Amino acid sequence: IFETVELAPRDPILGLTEQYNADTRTEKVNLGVGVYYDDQGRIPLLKAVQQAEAQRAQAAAPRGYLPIEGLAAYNKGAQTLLLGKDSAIIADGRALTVQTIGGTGALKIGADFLKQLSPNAKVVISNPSWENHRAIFERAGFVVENYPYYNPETHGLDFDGMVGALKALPKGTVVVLHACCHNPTGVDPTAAQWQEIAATVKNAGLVPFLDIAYQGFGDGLEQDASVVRLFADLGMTMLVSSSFSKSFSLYGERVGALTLICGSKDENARVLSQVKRVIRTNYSNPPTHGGTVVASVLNTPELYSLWVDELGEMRNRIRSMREQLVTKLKDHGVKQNFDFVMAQRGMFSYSGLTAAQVDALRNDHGVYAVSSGRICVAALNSRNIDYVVNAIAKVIG
Ligand code: PLP
Ligand code: TYF
Repeated sequence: IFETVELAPRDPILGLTEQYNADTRTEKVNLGVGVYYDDQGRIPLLKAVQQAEAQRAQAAAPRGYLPIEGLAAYNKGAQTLLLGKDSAIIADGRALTVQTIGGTGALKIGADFLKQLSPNAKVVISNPSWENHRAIFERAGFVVENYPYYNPETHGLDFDGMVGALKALPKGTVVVLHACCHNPTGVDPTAAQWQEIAATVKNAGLVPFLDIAYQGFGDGLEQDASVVRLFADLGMTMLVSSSFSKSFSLYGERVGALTLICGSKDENARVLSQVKRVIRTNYSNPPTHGGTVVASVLNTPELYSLWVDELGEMRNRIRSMREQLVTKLKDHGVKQNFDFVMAQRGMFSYSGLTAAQVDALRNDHGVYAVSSGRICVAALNSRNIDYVVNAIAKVIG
């Protein structure tokens, strides 16, 4: 049965980490994968998480199956983070949230459910987008196309191109949007541009699927949710995938959520029954540990405020690294203007480095970036930044 199986290509980003790990040079820096590292270059274990884990260990509770839709306290917490504690949509019973295996799991469950509802719809994603967006929706059976997003000339948004393309899409097309901190470019629309994008999506009768994997890394938890609330408040029915991998620094615990905003309470109950069926036929029910930990942080006021502070520290450290990168490149005499890096949001920067420069960074200096020029600013720190700046200056020439 396996004789004719062909070798699949590696995931371009996770493959880069494999290469990095195999690199024997002592001075090497991985700016490839989207992971937040602290100033010591380590993946932090947040204090809020440690305390919640200590409480869990102390309780020594049994580990039975969770419900298909996951922990109620987790789902409530995730939903409140998205829509706000005074949300009329929550009060009206129009929102439903299920715990998923990371943000990826939320996208997959959402994609499978949409395929069941709308087998002939097309899915559009930004050009460029997170690699896995295309892969997940294609695997679910959809044809996936791009809408214009990034303008390499301005290092900014191709707003007219984007809105023009959305207007021309057939009714019912699923449009995947990054609610904040766009991966891979770091370029987000302004608040005014989002108003117009949301109105366009609504008027064209498109189905919004908002992906929010970096809530709290842009301007703050509330600010970063504003796009989700804007769409929801326009009365659109939609899907939202959340990931807590970065915001709780719990990557391997696979903490995510899928939220669906329905037209009514009655619709909500029917939709939930079908989403549960999709989950059951994928993995039956989600794992307990990460969900329990996140639920107790979200629902315990002291842990919540500790987490908000720790998230703020991560956000500020990334911003400081952006500033230092720009300043140090200037101080180093690099003529090319990198000021746009300061306007970008989240963990990533489309640096404008060419594929050849990225190759030279890796081959000559052990500095790993994605061939698109994407760098993870959250992997820079006070110890490696001078080395990276020097390497970039050398490859730019
Ligand atoms: N969506 C985007 C845009 C991402 O960058 C990521 C990153 O990992 C995900 C979804 C998936 O998140 P998770 O790692 O929780 O599956
Ligand atoms: O874009 C990134 O680097 C993160 C991590 O298949 C990631 O989102 C990358 C690729 C992948 C899963 C996660």
